Amino acid sequence: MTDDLRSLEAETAAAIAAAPDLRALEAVRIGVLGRNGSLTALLKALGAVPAEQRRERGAALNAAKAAIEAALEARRTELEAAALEARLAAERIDITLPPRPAAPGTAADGSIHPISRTMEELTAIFGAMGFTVAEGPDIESDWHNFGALNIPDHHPARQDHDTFYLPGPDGRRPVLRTHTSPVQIRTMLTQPPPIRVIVPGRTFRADHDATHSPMFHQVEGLVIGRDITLGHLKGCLIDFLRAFFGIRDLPVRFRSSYFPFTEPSMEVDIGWNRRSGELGAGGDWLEILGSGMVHPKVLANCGLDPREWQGFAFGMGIERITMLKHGIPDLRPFYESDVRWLAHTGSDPLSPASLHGGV
Ligand code: 2U9
Repeated sequence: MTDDLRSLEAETAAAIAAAPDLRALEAVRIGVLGRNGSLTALLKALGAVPAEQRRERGAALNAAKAAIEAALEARRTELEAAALEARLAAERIDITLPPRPAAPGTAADGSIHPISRTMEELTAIFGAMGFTVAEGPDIESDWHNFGALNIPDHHPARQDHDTFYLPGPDGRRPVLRTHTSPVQIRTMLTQPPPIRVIVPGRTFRADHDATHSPMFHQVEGLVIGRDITLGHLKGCLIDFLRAFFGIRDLPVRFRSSYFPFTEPSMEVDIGWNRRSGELGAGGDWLEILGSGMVHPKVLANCGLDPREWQGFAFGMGIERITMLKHGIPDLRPFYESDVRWLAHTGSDPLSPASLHGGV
């Protein structure tokens, strides 16, 4: 190999090694192997080389070309890998970082609907007392919604409930459940006692005005054991009401009442100020929920021997307790999906209901 070729190869190798990026490398390639490149010039000049040296010179030029091409390729691979590494590092996303909350009221912001929020709070409070959440279908049989609950045909409670009946096979009339009680019936039928469940969910009654919606939400609870008493009912509901409204000494009153599915039955009132609407003090009473010891006939309807098992149940309207807790005066915006109302009334999705946070 001649000196000119040797030094060309050495210079090119150094330039390739020093190329800081792919563009610089391409410039080196063009400078050597391009149309006007230095090695191309030597190859073009091969014709002028005396015939006896041409074969050897040609072989040396081709070897140099192959070596330079290999070095270019190796460096290209190296630079591409480095470029990819740099991009990966620059575009790194920390997926463990929680999303930043958007400014309240902006389109990017989302919020938890107050009904959902109350359901989360109910789940947190009763969950801490050992309750689990049960669910069931919106469309029920007449028996699950009424019969099993000791509400016979032609019982006035059926009219009270303003039921939506649906057409069904063989004269049967499925109903849109008027309360979540059929879920407790299903729970007793499928799950051996002891039982401790709450049932939040959608309910339906043919009733529509400023304070009633044909679709609304209830939460009911059921506790069944061998020795569950009225004392457990009272302690459980007092604890619940004080936790839910966040008032440690909230006055709670139990008042005798009647429901076909409980005996004895009680309505539960909390203390408030009728004039200001403030809860917790003021000498007035506000009815907040219904409750009672599960009627022996209801236990028997679900295959439980009332001489062996007893328990308590309760029910309340979710819209109603939500309106009272947050001072929401009107029922209708709950269902209107107005994003301005939702942004204002909804709660932060990143701060779920928890007992330690004080629901
Ligand atoms: C079973 C046995 C007993 C659930 C109960 C009430 C009292 C009650 C109303 C409150 C306002 C419904 O939303 S509301 O209209 N509910 O007063 N509910 S005891 O009793 C049951 C349920 C299921 C098997």
